[in-house]
Amino acid sequence: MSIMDGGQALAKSLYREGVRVIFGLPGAGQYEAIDAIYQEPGIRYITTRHEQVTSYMANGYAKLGGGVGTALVVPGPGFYNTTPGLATAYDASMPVLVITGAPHYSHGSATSAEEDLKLLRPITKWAGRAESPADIPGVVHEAFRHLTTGRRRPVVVEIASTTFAATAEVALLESESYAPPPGDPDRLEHAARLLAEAKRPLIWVGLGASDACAEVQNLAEHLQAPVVTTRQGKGIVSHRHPLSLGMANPAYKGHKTWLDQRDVILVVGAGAGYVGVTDSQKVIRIDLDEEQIAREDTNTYGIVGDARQCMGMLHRLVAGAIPARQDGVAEEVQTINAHRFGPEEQLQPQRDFIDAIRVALPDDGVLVAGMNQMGYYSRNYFHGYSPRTYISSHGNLGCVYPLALGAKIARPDKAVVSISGDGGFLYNAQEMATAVQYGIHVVAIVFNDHAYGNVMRAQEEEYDGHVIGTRLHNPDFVKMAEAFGVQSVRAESAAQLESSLRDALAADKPALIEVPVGKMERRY
Ligand SMILES: Cc1ncc(C[n+]2csc(CCOP(=O)(O)OP(=O)(O)O)c2C)c(N)n1
Ligand SMILES: [Mg+2]
Repeated sequence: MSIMDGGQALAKSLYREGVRVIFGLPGAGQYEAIDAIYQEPGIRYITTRHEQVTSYMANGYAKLGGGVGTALVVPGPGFYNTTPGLATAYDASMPVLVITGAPHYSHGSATSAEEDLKLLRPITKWAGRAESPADIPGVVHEAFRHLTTGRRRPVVVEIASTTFAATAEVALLESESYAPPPGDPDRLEHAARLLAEAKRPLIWVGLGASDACAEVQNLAEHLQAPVVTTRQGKGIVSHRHPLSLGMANPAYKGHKTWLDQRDVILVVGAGAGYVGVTDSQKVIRIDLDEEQIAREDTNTYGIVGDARQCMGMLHRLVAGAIPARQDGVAEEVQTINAHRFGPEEQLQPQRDFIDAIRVALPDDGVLVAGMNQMGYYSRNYFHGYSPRTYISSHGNLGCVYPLALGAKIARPDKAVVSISGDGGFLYNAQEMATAVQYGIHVVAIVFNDHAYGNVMRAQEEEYDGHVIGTRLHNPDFVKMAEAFGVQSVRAESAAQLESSLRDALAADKPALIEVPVGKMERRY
């Protein structure tokens, strides 16, 4: 026990739980916390130019294996500004902790933690409030239990300004690690039998299988089971592997027909990314999220467990039951891929731009792709070669550049590139200042068509050319970037994009490449 204020109790508790970076935007009501972070040399504090960016950066940081992504913002408007990031982290199953004051929205009268929770429930896994400095270690500890077990999702902790300022005897807690469930042995045995008896097995992997790459590949090879991924699961099995079918796309006929013919589908850590194929197929689902498993229909055989342990066990059981299969499925995979990724299926100039990025980016480099025409194209056609190398928006414009900045802080050794449209980039272009201030060497590619191009295309094609609200007046992106101190060039072709991207990655500085484009078609 020692005497400290609430701010110190928070900073010391976060450090003990493993927090090494806090994304914040400081303000009244939490000066004691900010000062305690100043006095905690093990924690790096990164200030942003908008709270929205704190929660996005925390998300990108968590995605690249930085652990829990932590944000500290003032209550009210500051907290509300983090909600797009909370919603994105919720959807993307990312452990993001937002710490704010309390209450968020008292209109003259204080609200209870219960009432605050109602607002937060759709976008948080758990929310807690510390009522005194002595409560803080326990609330933070509980927050980390939620953040590091089961399905990873955001958590909010409220600490009022009076609690930060108050002084009390505080007992700090040690962090705990929680062993993930290994999977029920009987259920794994049953699943192994289903797989060993399957004639045309398929493996469908999502983000939750990111730490089980070798296990997934071993089982796939033994069974000669092709592997498809969700968007976030790209690269868990390299696209160069003969059994890789890339991202599952049932909207593409060449996939749909073939996926329909699989008799047993093993879905690993894919959450809602497994979209279902036909009712007659048997589905085995491995997931950490008990609710996900509980929601399943009778056709699905669910196992609550850690992907790595379950896949390792399944491989051992299957290998004990049947010899490695030797059928010709890899040739089928090759035929499907050759057609899907061949010139007939492709749109230009999108294909050439995506190829240019892919060849300039190292295999373990990270692409962060948003809600823009090139981002949509990349979902199907950007090949993943290693796990956690493709981060995509979950629907909202503006998240891409901050996600990339957070990712780069977690893994400064990796090349990190974002692709935005002109519309989306200007949501958070001010964060170029943060990139320069903290030396965050992300390369932002901005495809500029002077339009909310997706929306304009819909107006032209589906609403008799009634173009309204989608033409954009833009700044000169190159000059704007330079004004922030960001290196910038304009690339007029795919070849120029490739060489500019290589140069920017080699220079290892914050950079922006503007690519002027015209109207683009869309298929998926
Ligand atoms: C927060 C948010 N607001 C609005 C939208 C709707 N929306 C989706 S794509 C788009 C246009 C994006 O324009 P730009 O970033 O320039 O990309 P482009 O479509 O031109 O390639 C809009 C407005 C959204 N997805 N998210
Ligand atoms: Mg645009």
